[in-house]
Amino acid sequence: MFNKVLIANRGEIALRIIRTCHEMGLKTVAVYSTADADSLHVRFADEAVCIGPPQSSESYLRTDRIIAAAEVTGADAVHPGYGFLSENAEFSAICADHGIKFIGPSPETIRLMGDKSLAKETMAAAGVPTVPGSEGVVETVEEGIKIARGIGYPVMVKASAGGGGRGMRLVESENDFEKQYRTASNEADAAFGDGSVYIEKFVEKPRHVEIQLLGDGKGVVKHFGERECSIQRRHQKLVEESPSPIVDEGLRKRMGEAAVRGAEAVNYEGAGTVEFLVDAHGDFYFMEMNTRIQVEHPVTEEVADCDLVQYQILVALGEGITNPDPAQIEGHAIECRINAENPFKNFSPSPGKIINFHPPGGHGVRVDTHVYANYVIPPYYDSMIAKLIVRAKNRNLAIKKMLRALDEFIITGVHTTIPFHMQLLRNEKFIEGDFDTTFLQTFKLEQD
Ligand code: MV4
Repeated sequence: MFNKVLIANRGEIALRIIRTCHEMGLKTVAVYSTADADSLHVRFADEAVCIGPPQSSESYLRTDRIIAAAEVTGADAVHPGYGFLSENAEFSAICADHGIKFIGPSPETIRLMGDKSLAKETMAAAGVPTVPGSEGVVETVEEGIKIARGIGYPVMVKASAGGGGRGMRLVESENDFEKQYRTASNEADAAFGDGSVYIEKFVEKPRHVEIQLLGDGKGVVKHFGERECSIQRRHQKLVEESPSPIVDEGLRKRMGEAAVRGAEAVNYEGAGTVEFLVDAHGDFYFMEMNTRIQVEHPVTEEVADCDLVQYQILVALGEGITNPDPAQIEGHAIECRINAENPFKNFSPSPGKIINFHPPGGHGVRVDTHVYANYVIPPYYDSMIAKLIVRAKNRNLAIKKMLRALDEFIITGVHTTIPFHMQLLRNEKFIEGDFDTTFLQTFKLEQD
């Protein structure tokens, strides 16, 4: 059905996808901006096409140039990776129009899940627990106030077109409602060209736990357990792990089955993630569904012993899922995102030339990266330069292995988040698994 895959992305994920394609005997085409001419994804792909200047808006986001690159190289499939065009329904549709298989869900599913209010309604209808709130979009302040009174303060006003923390406002009391409602709606209108908002009860100090799914588009959906993603700042995850220290067999089964029900209801095709908020009582609520492969997919791969990109490609090729049971999960995996940022200066970006680069190794250690000694990190893209993933028999051993691997990791020339990770992994609360999404707000980094 396809033989040559164009990877519409850059950095570690482009390389990650190329590796699996080559193992499967598929040819690969890289696309790159002029800032990425020396990147490993360009070297490791069978062919590479320059698609424009450094700014993403003129390169990695240019559907016309990416389609042209596929046409001139004869690529008959596109893998979008994460970020960029990965959740762009238009792009998925344009690929289909050009006879190019988009490795991911249909444009309709991407559009549905991109509309956070509609996605929530769809999930609720499928029997997935959702946070109490408005039924769909709230059109007026008056209507909003009525709903907020019914559910009780504090409430959240969320942009339908938002997601990942964008276009969200907390409302503490009725006095603030009108102001926050209008701010959320105006911001959403400015950012997304769509001011619609919906309302839900504010869940205090939630954990972020997500279920990895794979659907074959023929009605079969399989889950791969959960990832704990509460260690984040400003909606950027820094550490992810699987399994979650707060999820037991019972909760895993209930969350997994709920996520599968939701995905089955939309006949889901491809890899996807259902994000849940988990409150202090262990009750869980649907938050969003991501219709792409995620940055943190390797922790699932390590505990489920599988290649999720290979599964994405297999379902895109029309192979059904023959074994829809939940995957067997064994051991514990942790991922630390190594960003070119200075954690002692409020995580300010630190692009530039890497001088020394020595990645850690040994049993149970995986490094997904596109960088090397003398590589110059361009300032135009996100600051993640490597993912360090470890796997061990249990969480305590995984933490110890991660500390050992972080200690071995040598990167000079730029600041990195390695010192932050070392301190986090020695923190008593983190070691106990006693944290939520607010943890980093009060985490004190010591100058080293
Ligand atoms: C919430 C919430 C509390 N209550 N919704 C942030 C990202 C977006 N996907 C939804 N988010 C939240 N929604 C209700 N009803 C708290 C957050 C939230 C959050 C969620 C997951 C991970 C980190 C977070 C950080 C701040 C707020």
